[in-house]
Amino acid sequence: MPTFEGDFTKPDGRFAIVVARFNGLITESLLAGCIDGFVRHGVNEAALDTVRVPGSFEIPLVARRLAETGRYAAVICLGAVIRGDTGHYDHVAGQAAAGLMNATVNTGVPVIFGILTTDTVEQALNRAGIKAGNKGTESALAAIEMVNLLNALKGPQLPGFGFGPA
Ligand code: INI
Repeated sequence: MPTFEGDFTKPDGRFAIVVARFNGLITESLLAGCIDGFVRHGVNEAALDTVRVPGSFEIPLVARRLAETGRYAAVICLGAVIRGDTGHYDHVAGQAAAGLMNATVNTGVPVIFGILTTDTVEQALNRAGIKAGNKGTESALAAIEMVNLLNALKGPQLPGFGFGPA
């Protein structure tokens, strides 16, 4: 049974990282983790463009604009939406997720959802490099895997190219 998957070898091309300034203590840590993830997989820092936006709500528009330029192999989106005691949470978190899904399926460019959605600041910190990994690093790896997967799916071994099973 043919199986297609992306590996973690260094992909060609440039990457855009969109970072929300809101909850900046956390999002800057996600950014550091993301850059570290790329660099440790062979992607030069010079191939990474960072774009800052006010909050997670603004990420989808900018992610889509960047994806549409055709300049990037993938767009990585980093933010932290923390429930705390604001009713804003559901709107911001839900719309950011929906907007990124929209951007990725409409452009065909991998758009990675590296936006933490947590109940507390402590949970967000834990997922930004303290106790539970770093969502920014995971996002870099997801981007690399998706770019390599999409490249693998272009290959002549796919059904319909005359080599694989019908
Ligand atoms: N933006 C975030 O990135 N995280 C949050 O937790 C958050 N909360 O809770 O309000 C938040 N709000 C700002 C929002 O993303 C927009 O920047 C703002 O509404 C202006 O459009």
